[in-house]
Amino acid sequence: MKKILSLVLCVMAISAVRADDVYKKDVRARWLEIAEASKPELHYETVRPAAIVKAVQDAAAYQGWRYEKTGEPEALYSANFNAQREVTLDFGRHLVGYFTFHVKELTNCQDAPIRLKFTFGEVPAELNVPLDPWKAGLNRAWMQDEVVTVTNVGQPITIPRRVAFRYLKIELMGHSSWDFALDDMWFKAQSSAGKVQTQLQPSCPDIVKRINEVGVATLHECMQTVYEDGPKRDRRLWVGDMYLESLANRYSFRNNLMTKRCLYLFAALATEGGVVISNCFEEPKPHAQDISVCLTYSLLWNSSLLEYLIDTDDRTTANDLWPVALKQVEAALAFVGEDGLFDREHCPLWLFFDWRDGLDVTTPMQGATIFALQQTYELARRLGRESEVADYPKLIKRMTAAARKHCFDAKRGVALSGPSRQLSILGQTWLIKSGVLTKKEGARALRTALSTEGCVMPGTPYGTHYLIDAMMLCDMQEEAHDYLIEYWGGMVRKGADTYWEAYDPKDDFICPYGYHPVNSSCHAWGCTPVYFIHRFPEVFQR
Ligand code: RAM
Repeated sequence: MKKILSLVLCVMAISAVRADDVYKKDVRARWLEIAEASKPELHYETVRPAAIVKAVQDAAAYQGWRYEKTGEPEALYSANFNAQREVTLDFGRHLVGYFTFHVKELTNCQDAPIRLKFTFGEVPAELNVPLDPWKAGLNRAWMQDEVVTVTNVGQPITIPRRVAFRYLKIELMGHSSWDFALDDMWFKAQSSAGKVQTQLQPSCPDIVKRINEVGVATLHECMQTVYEDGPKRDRRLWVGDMYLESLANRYSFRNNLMTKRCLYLFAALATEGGVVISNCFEEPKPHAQDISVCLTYSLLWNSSLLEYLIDTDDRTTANDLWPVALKQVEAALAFVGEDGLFDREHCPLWLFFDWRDGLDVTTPMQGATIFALQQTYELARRLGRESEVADYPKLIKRMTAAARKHCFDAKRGVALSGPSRQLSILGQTWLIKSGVLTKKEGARALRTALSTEGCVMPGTPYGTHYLIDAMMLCDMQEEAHDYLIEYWGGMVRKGADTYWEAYDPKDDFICPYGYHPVNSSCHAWGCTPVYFIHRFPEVFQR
């Protein structure tokens, strides 16, 4: 019976994704116009290299490589690159934008073109491990190496690709029959973030200041004309990343128009059934990756709208987008049975919580659905629309009871997930965030999970955000403080000037895609210490 019900629900959900357009063409067009009108201005800065460096293989360094300064960049501008053949430059910090260089003749006249290879990297290993034959699951083209043929010297040449990097390796390919130097070069760095609007207490410890600074730098780089997930990869707007970026933005750049733009883009590009698609692109024209419906992200779009309303009191936008919020909940509820359980087994949609291999998402999804109901109800309350969601409180109750019965082992005091009864951190955090567990139960569950060998840990700062969040909800201030300092401070100690997409303190080579150089090392979802540090100064700034 349960199977048949699930099948029916599944067909309903898929048809919700594929039905006739629920938002109407002109509404979508208007939403796109609003998104366009809210596009932030980019600010530009010209940056020149800070040092010539050499790569040092060092088992103690992050991913086995670090750089050492060997000279001033000016030395390069008069050196014969035909003899030198290779150089690596450190630009001193992470940058996003466009690179320009000059070549000048030293002796003889140019009698043939020259070929140069430019490899841009965010972290040292990216420039020093072999790329070919390519062995990562994602496309080789994400790696930022570009070959340029110079036919005319003396003119500035700008590499057309926008790059994200701190280090640049330049190699002469083949032999040049004439001597030349790489002349002045510069980088046009861009971001829409603007100036930081907040301050830390002067007494704030140095490590916290630094953790905050790296978070701010990460967000700065990811704030382009949308909240990008990572300016190297995937270079696009993802819902889950936007949610965390907007929280950090509240306590740093305060650019709420950016959030408005992104919310509208997602709404305008939702499926015909009204479901927000997990990610979208701006160019050549706004479009979503239509095969990528991720229900957890669709639901977080509602939370992002709620947070936006809290930040801005922009009720016009919240009311305008309210029908979209309703649709996200509807799409999730299509998988919730009479028994109050989210039927993970029959849900064909992607449920993303973290990139940790083998994570069972049954229990996290039960919690995430309840949380979405609560958040959407809160949105309705703020808009005076409770009557439209009058059934939510009952649903929340039913799902909570079901979660306590099926996802919580009262004896051990922990949440377990799926047929294998998996113990994971994210199983605990989502039952805490949704209020299924009381503060006391949540604290016990987290402490037990954290001290149990084999408990599945998050593999990214994204999952770890929800752990700190859950600790704060359970009054575990001390532990939240220490964990944040240990985890994000760990990246800082390993040399991060922007936070990484994947980070496991025990495994520097963790990569969701099979080969670490393709990781994004300036990844927006790492920026949330900015949120925690400012939101709870008494905990994190002391
Ligand atoms: C990756 C992206 C992004 C994330 C998704 C789920 O491909 O880097 O940050 O939101 O996965």
